[in-house]
Formats: sequence, C-alpha cells, structure tokens
Amino acid sequence: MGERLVRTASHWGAFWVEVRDGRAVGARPFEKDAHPSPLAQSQVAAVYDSSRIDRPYVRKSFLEHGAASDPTQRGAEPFVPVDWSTALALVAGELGRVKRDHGNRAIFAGSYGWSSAGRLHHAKSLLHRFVNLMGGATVQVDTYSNAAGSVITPHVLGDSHAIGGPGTTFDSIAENTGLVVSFGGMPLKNLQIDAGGTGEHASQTSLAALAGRGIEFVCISPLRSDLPDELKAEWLPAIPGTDTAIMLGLAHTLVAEGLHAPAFLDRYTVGFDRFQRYLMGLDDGQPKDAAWAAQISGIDAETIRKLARRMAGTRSFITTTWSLQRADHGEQPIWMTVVLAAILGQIGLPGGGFGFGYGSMNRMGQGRSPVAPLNRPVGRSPINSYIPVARISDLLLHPGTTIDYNGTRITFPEIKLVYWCGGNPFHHHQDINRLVRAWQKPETVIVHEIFWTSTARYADIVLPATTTLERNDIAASSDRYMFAMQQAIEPVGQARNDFDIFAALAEQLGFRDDFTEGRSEMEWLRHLYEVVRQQAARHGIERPDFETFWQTGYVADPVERHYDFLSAYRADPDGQALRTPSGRIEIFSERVASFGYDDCPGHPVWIEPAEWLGSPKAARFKLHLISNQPTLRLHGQLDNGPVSRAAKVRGREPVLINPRDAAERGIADGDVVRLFNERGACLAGAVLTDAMSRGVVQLQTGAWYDPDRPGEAGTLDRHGNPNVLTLDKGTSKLAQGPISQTALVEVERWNQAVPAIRAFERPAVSGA
Ligand SMILES: Nc1nc2c(c(=O)[nH]1)N[C@H]1C(S)=C(S)[C@@H](COP(=O)(O)OP(=O)(O)OC[C@H]3O[C@@H](n4cnc5c(=O)[nH]c(N)nc54)[C@H](O)[C@@H]3O)O[C@H]1N2
Ligand SMILES: Nc1nc2c(c(=O)[nH]1)N[C@H]1C(S)=C(S)[C@@H](COP(=O)(O)OP(=O)(O)OC[C@H]3O[C@@H](n4cnc5c(=O)[nH]c(N)nc54)[C@H](O)[C@@H]3O)O[C@H]1N2
Ligand SMILES: [Mo]
Repeated sequence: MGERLVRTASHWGAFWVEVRDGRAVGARPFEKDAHPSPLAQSQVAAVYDSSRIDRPYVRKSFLEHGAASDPTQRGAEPFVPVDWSTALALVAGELGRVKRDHGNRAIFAGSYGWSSAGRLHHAKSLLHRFVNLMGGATVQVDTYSNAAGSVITPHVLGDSHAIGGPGTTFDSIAENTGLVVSFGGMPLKNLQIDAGGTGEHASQTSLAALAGRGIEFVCISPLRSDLPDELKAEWLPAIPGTDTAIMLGLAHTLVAEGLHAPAFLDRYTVGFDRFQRYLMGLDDGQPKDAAWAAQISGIDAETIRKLARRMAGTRSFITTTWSLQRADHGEQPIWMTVVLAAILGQIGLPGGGFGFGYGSMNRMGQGRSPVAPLNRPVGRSPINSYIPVARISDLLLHPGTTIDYNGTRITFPEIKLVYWCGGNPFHHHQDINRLVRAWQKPETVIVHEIFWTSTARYADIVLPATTTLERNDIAASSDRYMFAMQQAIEPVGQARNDFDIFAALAEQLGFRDDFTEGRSEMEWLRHLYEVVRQQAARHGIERPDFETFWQTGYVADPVERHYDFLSAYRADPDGQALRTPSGRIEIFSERVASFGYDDCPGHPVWIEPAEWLGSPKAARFKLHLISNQPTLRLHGQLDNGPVSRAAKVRGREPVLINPRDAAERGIADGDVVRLFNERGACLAGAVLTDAMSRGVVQLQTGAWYDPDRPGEAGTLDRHGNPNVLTLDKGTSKLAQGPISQTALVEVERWNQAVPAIRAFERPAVSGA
C-alpha cells in the first residue's frame, strides 16, 4: 500500500497523519502552522498504546448480578470481556430499567469533558442527543474551565462574551497599549490548545510580536514562566488566591490619588458609590489600600502604588487568566478586574481596558469569524434537571439536598445510573478520594472510552470507542479555520464510533431514525457543512462546496484584526446598551445583592479563601498547590503518549518547587516526593526551580490516577494526580464552580521503595 498522508485536526492543531501499510506511523504539521504542537506525535503513538481498550468489557460481579452487585467493588474487581451484542443489550436494558423504575432524572448524563475536536463525533454531544430523545436525563451546566466567570459576567456585563471572546485583539494591543498587567500571565503552553482545533497557533505568533515594541509587562503570578522571557516582564510573585486584594489595593490608590475616571464611571457604570464606601473602608473602618493589600498578597505596598500610577499614566490593558476564577470565591477576581478597568476609564479604547483568558486558549485576542462554528444538533431535553458542573460528588452523595445556584435553588435527585462519554471525572474533578466514595452510590455506571482511564476502570460496562483517526469528521472552533478530518486507519480492535454505538442503542430503544435522521457519517458531514456554508453566505463569506472543502482539507475565513472589546458600547452607551438590568457595567449589582449570598455580595470584595497561605491551616500544610494546565498533554489526554511520558521524573509527574523550600525539607532535584494533606496523598518527582515562588508548588493536571489500592478511598496515588489533594467545594452560592487552585499541601522526601506505575496497564481481566 505504501505511504499516504491524510489530513486531520485536533484540539492541539491540524496535521497530516502518515499512514504506512494501514498503520498510522507519524504526524506532519499543517503547512500554515507556525507553531505546531508536539502533541500530534503523542496522538498517533497512543492509538496503538497498550492502554487502548480493545473490546467491550463488563465488571465481573455486574455481569453476574447486574444492578444488585456490590458497587464498592467498582474499580477493584476484574473485568470480563463480552461481545458487542451482549454489551449493547446490557446497556439498553439498564437504561430501560432505570427509566421505568426511577424516571429520567435518575439517569446522570452530564458527561462533562472535552471529547475530540471532531464536531460530528463529539462524544458528549452525541450522548446528549441520545438522552434527549430518550426522555432526558440529569445533566451539568457551565464548565470546569469557567464556571465562576461565565456566571458572574452576565450580571456585570450583560453576557459572558468577555470570558469566551472575542476580546481586544493582539494587533490592537501591539499598536496601542503601553502597559500590560497580567494576572496569571499568558503562558505559552496553553496556547497550543483550542476547543475544536486551531489552524495556525496564531496567538504564539501574536505574543512574540509584542516583544521589542516598548510595551511594558507585569506578570502577577506564582510562576515566573507564565509570561514568555522575550517580553521581559516584571514578575510580582503574589501569594496565590490574593489577586482580588491586589486589584483592590490598585483601585484604592487610583481613587485616593484622584487618578480615577469619574466621567467614565458616571456615564458607563452603575454602583460605584456603593463600592467606593467598601473600598475606602467607610463602613468597616478598613480602607482597602495598598498597605492592606500588601499584607495579604506579599507584594509590597509601594510596588502596588507605583503600579497603579503607571496604569493611569499610559494606555493599559489588564489580562486575567481563567485560572484565577478556578478558586474559592472565583467570581471576585473576574468582577474586580472589570471594576479596576472601569476605574481607569479606558474600557473600549484601542488597546485599553481588560480581557480574560489571554494565555488560556489560542482563540483569545485573535479576530473572530462572524460565522458560528459548525456543531452537531443535540436537541432539547424534555425535562429540566441539572446541576452546576462541579457538584457531581455532592449530587451522588447527598440526594435530596438543596443548594443555591445563581438565584435559584436546586434539589439533587437520586442518581441510579451514570453514563459518561468523552470526559474523565477521575481527571477533572476535585478530591478524588471523595469522588471514589460518591462513585459507589449509583447502581450502574456506563462509560465509552478509548483508553483505560480511571473513569473506564471505575465503570460497570465499558464500551471501546474509536479515535478520530479511525473516522471522518470536521474540526471547527472559533478559530478562523475549519478542517476536514479524514479517516486514516481502520478501527483498532473492536472499537466503534460513539455515533454507531448510540445508533445501535437507539435501535433497541425504538428511536434509531430520530437519532440518525437517516443519515450516514458522510451524509451528516455534508449536511452540517452545508448549514454553515449558508450561514457564511449570509455574512457575505463565500465558502467552497463540500467536495472542494473535503479535497482541499480546510477553509479559512477572513477576520477582523483590529477589534477592541466594548468599543461599540463606549461609542454609543444608549444605542448599544449592555444586557444588564441597568444597561450599564454593574459595579454594584442589585440582582446579585438581592440573592443575599454571604459569599458573593452585590459588589466585588476580598473574602478569605477556604485555604491559602494566610490561613491557620498553613501551619500544618505550608505550601500552596497550583495544579495548572499541563504543558505536554491536554488534561488527562495523551498522558499515555511519548511526549508526556518523556518528561516524567522516575515515572512520576514532575512537581516544581523553589530550591529554598526544597532545602528546608531535605529534597534534592530528581527525588521522589510525597505530597499530602488531610484529603489525600500522591507521589511526584521533584524539579527545583527559582521560577516557582516560595511557598508554592506546581503539579500540573493530568497524570493518570494510579491508586495503590484501587476502589478504596484514601489510598496513595503513585503517579501525581493533583486532584487527590484539591478541595471539592463550590466557588460560592452564585456559580458553585470548581476551586482546584485553592489547596494547601505539605511535601516530604519519599524514602521507601518507589512503586511501579500501573496506570497505563490494562486492568485485571478474568474469564476471557
Ligand atoms: N486540579 C485541577 N483540575 C482540573 C483543572 C485544573 O486547572 N486543576 N482544570 C479543569 C478544566 S479547565 C477542564 S476543561 C477539565 C478537563 O477534564 P476532561 O475534559 O474530562 O479531561 P480530558 O482528559 O480531556 O478527558 C476527555 C476524555 O475523553 C476521551 N475521549 C476523547 N475522544 C473521545 C471520543 O471520541 N469518544 C469517547 N468515548 N471518548 C473520547 C479521552 O480519552 C479522555 O479520557 O479538567 C478540570 N480539572
Ligand atoms: N497545553 C495545554 N493547554 C491547555 C490545556 C491543557 O490541558 N494543556 N487546557 C485548556 C483548557 S480546558 C483551559 S480551560 C485553559 C485554562 O487556562 P488557564 O486557566 O489560564 O490555565 P492554567 O495553566 O491553569 O493557569 C494559568 C496560570 O495561572 C497561574 N495561577 C494559578 N493560580 C493563580 C493565582 O491565584 N493567582 C495568579 N495571579 N496566578 C495564578 C498559574 O501559575 C498558571 O500557570 O487552558 C487550555 N490550554
Ligand atoms: Mo477547561
């Protein structure tokens, strides 16, 4: 057969798959990509990794006793291989049983997760389409990425565009901005990624182009490398979780020194007077001044005052990464970013104001095509049953409990069946030991997976899914590109496309035609392409017909390169009024205040996080854990690939630690260490660096959970999954978002024998 090159795309970019004799053997970058991601190599290699699920499996006692089997054996006992028809009949039977006996609310199909970049075969969307046709299920709202940000911004700005973009473009910043103040930096590592793919990795180019233009950068972050070296940023290693206090200190200086913009505040905002009372300490006697902020954040008062003056003295742009809101009271740094920018009065001016998520994802700061990205329709749920995304363990552990959420009250149903397809809660959720206990509550757990992730290991019925190389699809994000993903190889083992799995199940449950609408894979792609092609035409953008697109492999739309967020509102605040109750930027929100939440009042405030270096707990657990996004994989995806594995330290996930913190604990570079707190413990490999601020350690997310006693809570994770240490609590009653950045830990040298990593091996199989 010889060698062929086949076009494909992924969340980490487009590339060509090299196929030799029916096997994928390598990856070559998309010809227009100036910064191709090494993750493509891992994707191709992982296809044949021993962690691949080769056929359907059922947990042993579940096969014998069904829902009456002992759920505490989940994750512990062996699997039995079964044929597809047995597996499908079992799944259809369980769905039918739970629906009949307990109703659709008892089925949890939130299935949060990134799945693949392909929009037709997008696993989570397929599950949602399927359950919607089945009468609905309990699902999740918001995202782990951005729960607090996307719930607070509609109250403040009328919608959540500030979070998802488009934001002020890098081109506008390059031309107009004098000072960029960056909370959480703009780490290059994250710019490899965009949900649904990216063509050129344009943000890496844009960021590099900011160097040498005389723009000043300030990086407020526990990690110096959060801004690339070329930008020659001033690094302010703030205590994690204290950004809101720093912003308040800046705001206080501006107001106290008359450097604020009363005309802007009058015309474009509401509620400054209420906020000002808090800022100046009129009611509580505590001005939120630079000295106050210094004592909380560890950044000295004079530095804060000078920074405020510099911000007022030039065109300044404030960026706040999404990570800041993935923390206790994560609504506050987002709201306070907007308020600080409003006090400076530069919102809507070229290169001025604020933006979120620069350095969180490739899309931010890039112009946006006016055409909405292609998406598979999921339909509507006939029932209204949902939880805030990160309340999964609470839901499973405490049915009947009522919680607050964004002005409403939600009572948890009793979940009997969990269906996950395209996500990995044993990667993404906080406090995995608690999740292990919660996971023992439902009667039945069904998972479609490609690999033996923990989510697959902790299932009763495991169905093997194809990777994107084994099917045809289209990748589309808010990037200006759309890519053909052409099938490169035959399905590996007995893997099937999620689409085909759901079609077969729908057949057994009597709604196959509604699910497929009578279309095959290629007919769906043609159909979806035609829908967006017509949308593009309405915007005056001409796209080729499907055949030409499929052959060329991509289309690229023109985008607006000079865009400034809220410039239209600035130009015409009445005609372009915001969709807030007042039509203005809400520094004080009557609506949020009316909810009466003690942990999210009517204007931004500093509230101590549940854990931080200033809390009493820091006497026992002296280090703040940052579990940020991983450089060499996407979450847990591709941890089984060669790129991620090559960077492990003695097989463990690297933990970054300041040399002085290491010395105090007798830890040397390359040592295996144990991280622990009262929630859990894991091993990791020490990497000493002065780019890590004192008192903080970084353990990136995504090392596959590797418990030494699977199925039991409270075991040692041998590999370095930070979520055995993180705290499972909502940001506040408003968003109830995840708070993975709020965690204290202690670290010690591991002096025992170093156990083998088992996470990438197949689980025990019996009765084959
Ligand atoms: N401590 C800590 N935890 C965090 C974060 C943090 O900053 N710190 N960040 C959070 C954030 S922002 C996010 S978005 C989440 C990410 O959490 P997830 O999105 O759940 O993580 P992924 O590892 O991407 O999981 C996707 C899973 O889908 C599977 N998959 C891929 N393609 C297919 C397919 O076609 N079919 C099927 N059936 N399966 C497929 C992959 O094998 C993988 O296991 O993690 C969150 N967790
Ligand atoms: N390579 C790669 N890129 C990714 C992903 C991936 O898995 N791999 N995931 C993607 C996804 S789903 C998302 S949602 C985005 C997330 O994008 P972000 O949330 O922005 O990403 P993080 O890397 O978690 O955080 C950015 C930086 O914030 C800093 N930080 C953490 N806590 C604090 C704090 O309290 N204060 C301050 N000032 N700084 C702090 C950390 O040092 C960290 O490096 O990334 C995307 N990009
Ligand atoms: Mo995310």
